[in-house]
Amino acid sequence: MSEDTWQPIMDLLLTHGYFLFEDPKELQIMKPYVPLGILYICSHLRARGLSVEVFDTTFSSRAQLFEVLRTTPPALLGVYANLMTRPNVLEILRVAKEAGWQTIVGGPEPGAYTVEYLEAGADVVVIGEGEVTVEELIPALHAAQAGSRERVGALESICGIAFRGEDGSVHRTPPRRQIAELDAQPWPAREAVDVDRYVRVWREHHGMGSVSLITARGCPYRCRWCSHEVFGKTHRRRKPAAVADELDWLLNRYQPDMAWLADDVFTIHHGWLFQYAEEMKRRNLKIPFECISRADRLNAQVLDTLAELGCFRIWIGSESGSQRILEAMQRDVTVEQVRTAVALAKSRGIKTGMFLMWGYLGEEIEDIEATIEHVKKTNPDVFFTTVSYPIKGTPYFDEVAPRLIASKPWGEGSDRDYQIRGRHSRRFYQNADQLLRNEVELSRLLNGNHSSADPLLVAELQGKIARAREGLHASSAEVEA
Ligand code: B12
Repeated sequence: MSEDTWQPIMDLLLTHGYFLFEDPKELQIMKPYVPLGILYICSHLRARGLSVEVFDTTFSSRAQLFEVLRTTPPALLGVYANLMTRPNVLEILRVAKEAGWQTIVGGPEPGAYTVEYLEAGADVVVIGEGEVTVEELIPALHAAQAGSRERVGALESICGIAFRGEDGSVHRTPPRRQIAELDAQPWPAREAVDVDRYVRVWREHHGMGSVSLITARGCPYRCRWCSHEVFGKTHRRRKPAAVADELDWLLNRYQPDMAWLADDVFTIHHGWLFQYAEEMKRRNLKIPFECISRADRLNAQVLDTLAELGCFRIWIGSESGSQRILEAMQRDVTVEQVRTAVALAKSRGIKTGMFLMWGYLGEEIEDIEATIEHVKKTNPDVFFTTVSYPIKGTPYFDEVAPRLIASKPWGEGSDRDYQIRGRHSRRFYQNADQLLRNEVELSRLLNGNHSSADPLLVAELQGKIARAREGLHASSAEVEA
């Protein structure tokens, strides 16, 4: 179908490349949430009378999506892309282009790889917040033929995008101004996806059906490895009453057993939190929920309030037990603050989850030992470790850029696949991980009830610890690439 005869039956089809059933790791975790970003764009455009549909890939398959792309009269396709979904998104773009669709991409990854996404078939890369940019893009893309001077002129006047000009060069327009009043925006178009299925899957696998919502956008902190691609280092909050309205509606509409408040740092603004708690109390609203925060934004009063609100688990980015490494990360948190925050949370019956990172710049065996001691002492209910990876667009990426070696072609992997020349080997970090897990298990066993700890188990763990520590030292000279 040529551009002139292009008659879309809808203005925009939105999708994302996350296929739960193709991801063995996620299938074990089975904690899916709706793609809020595209649902926000959908509700914004629908409120302006545009015809927008969402193809939610989470419980679907690429075959089903491709069938839709090949059999629907081609229109405009918008795809959300993040670090993990890159290869899927590129395949979606290829199939869509072959079937005659115009394509735009957005989300946290494409802004950092504009040239690559344009090369892969995206007509436009949207950088930053998508709502208003896409609203302006739809008429601009309908108005004139791809590659024409009129098209380039129309796109040039839209902030927050990158596209190719007539001569193939990449144009990047000035940044898009952020939405000033988040509560003037409609709630995410949850009716466009099967939220009941998400709730059901959660209930089947975890005994509790869950829904997600956000109360703010953006994080002002400056951790060097964290991606600020979409919202920059700004922070905009919704009004407490507006959040309570949305939660109330979610409870009535989907009857979940819990919620995830998916903000970057839920307790960033204490005054807001206390007002929100008042509002929830006034309405007699309470639901178990979990959220992420920073240790320096948690204190006794905040944790009392969280407990009162129904918070049953709080996730804290602890990252390292070595203050030297926290400083290298510009984490702006101390090891002591993490220890205190976890203890305060536990004393209020709130479970604690901790994120830890191996292999940040400068980390050596003594830092790893400090992390192990820290986790043993702090003893969170659960902890997850990752070997640090540089996300394009972050200061960490720029710092290690001269040493990066791609272990896969760009289109087949993610920023997780970079090797950093000179860094310790994967085996080294596997040993660190083994050591951590066994040390923590032994510590829990001995602290739980020393006298009744099974001596065989203790001996077994001590053996594992000795072997892991030996392995760690033996592999310390091995480096990546
Ligand atoms: C919730 C969340 C998750 C959930 C995802 C569940 C879900 N479906 O929402 C879970 C816990 C599963 C998760 C996992 C991971 N996550 Co996460 N996650 C987030 C978080 C905290 C909130 C996402 C959100 O709802 N944002 C609110 C909406 C409104 O923002 P948005 O999605 O960015 O959408 C806006 C724009 O991007 C744009 N836009 C979005 N889509 C589209 C589409 C088009 C066509 C257009 C034009 C525009 C556009 O417009 C939207 C509205 O303004 C973000 C951080 C953040 N604050 O965004 C990290 C974040 C997205 N996650 C991140 C990462 C790294 C991961 C993991 C890789 C972590 C890991 N080590 O395993 C995994 C990957 C999982 C996977 N397989 O995809 C990074 C992504 C970095 C990158 N460059 O891609 C982020 C940005 C965190 C960070 N700062 O580093 N995550």
